[in-house]
Amino acid sequence: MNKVFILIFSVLFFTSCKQPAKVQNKDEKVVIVPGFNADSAYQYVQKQVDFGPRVPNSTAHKLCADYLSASLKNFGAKVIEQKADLQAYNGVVLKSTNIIGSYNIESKTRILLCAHWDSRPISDHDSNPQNFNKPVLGANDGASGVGVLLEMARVFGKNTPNVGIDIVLFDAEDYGAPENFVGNSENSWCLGSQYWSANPHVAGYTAKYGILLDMVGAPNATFYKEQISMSYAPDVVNNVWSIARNLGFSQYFINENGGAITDDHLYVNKIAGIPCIDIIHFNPNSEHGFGDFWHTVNDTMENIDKNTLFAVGTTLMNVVYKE
Ligand code: AHN
Ligand code: ZN
Repeated sequence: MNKVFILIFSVLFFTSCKQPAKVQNKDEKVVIVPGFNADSAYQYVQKQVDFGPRVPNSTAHKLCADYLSASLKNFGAKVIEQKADLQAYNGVVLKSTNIIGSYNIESKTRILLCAHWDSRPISDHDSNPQNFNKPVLGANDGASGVGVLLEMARVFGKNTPNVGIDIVLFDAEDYGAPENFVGNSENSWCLGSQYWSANPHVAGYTAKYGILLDMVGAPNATFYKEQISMSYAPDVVNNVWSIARNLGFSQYFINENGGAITDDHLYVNKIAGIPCIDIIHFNPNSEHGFGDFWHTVNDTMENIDKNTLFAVGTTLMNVVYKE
């Protein structure tokens, strides 16, 4: 091999290997942003779905909790399982576990990254009424956000960011009252995050800001600037959307306002007082505002796309490592 060939070969080799990007952080220091592996994230989504619907009080739910805890430990996080008995709108007591994985526990500057890991007991938005009482598999609604965070955790374990990180996997988000419920259904969603926000895993816990992921795996998903996020944490929204745009992900991160969505971040903002945004698939043209398979029996792996996981994961890696 002559020298020119070796030079060309090595240039091609290293550019095709997705070398970690070098960028400037907020102090204008050059930092390296490690790559986000979407194949790996996809496997973590698959793994959760393989347990079956992770409906609170089910065996699949228990086994999945063990898997999530073990994975975070394996990725070098300090893990806390926060257990609580939470009463659902219909009186059922949900044996719930919020799972927290922390990095750089001594660091004062902390970033909160969260998603819900439970799945919904009923498919009340399915077009076939016979499916209403079947559970949602939750490939997108639940597992996708957790899959992205597990892949980030894997990378944090190898290459710890400058700031403290708390990955909080909320339970009992998706046990909210169906629209036809007669009775008090106020605050029936997001029971795990309501509990954590009032009883954080560390007394007096706070973070610089939080980012919630919800339904981040559908093909061609669209993330609009959600209204609760915009009222509590507009700077965080604008920073995330601008980083996504600079990375070429504007077709996912739409530079327009979306609806106001009751989700875990509402309680993190209201009760815990941590400015927290929601990256959530929003479709302004659909009846309910969400993606096509929302709360149906079709929320399955066929409707998970690695490209979407990649766009969200890569954006978040840049957000975190630029701190
Ligand atoms: C409501 O339907 C009120 N909020 C949606 C929160 C949610 C459910 N995210 C996923 N599943
Ligand atoms: Zn849901």
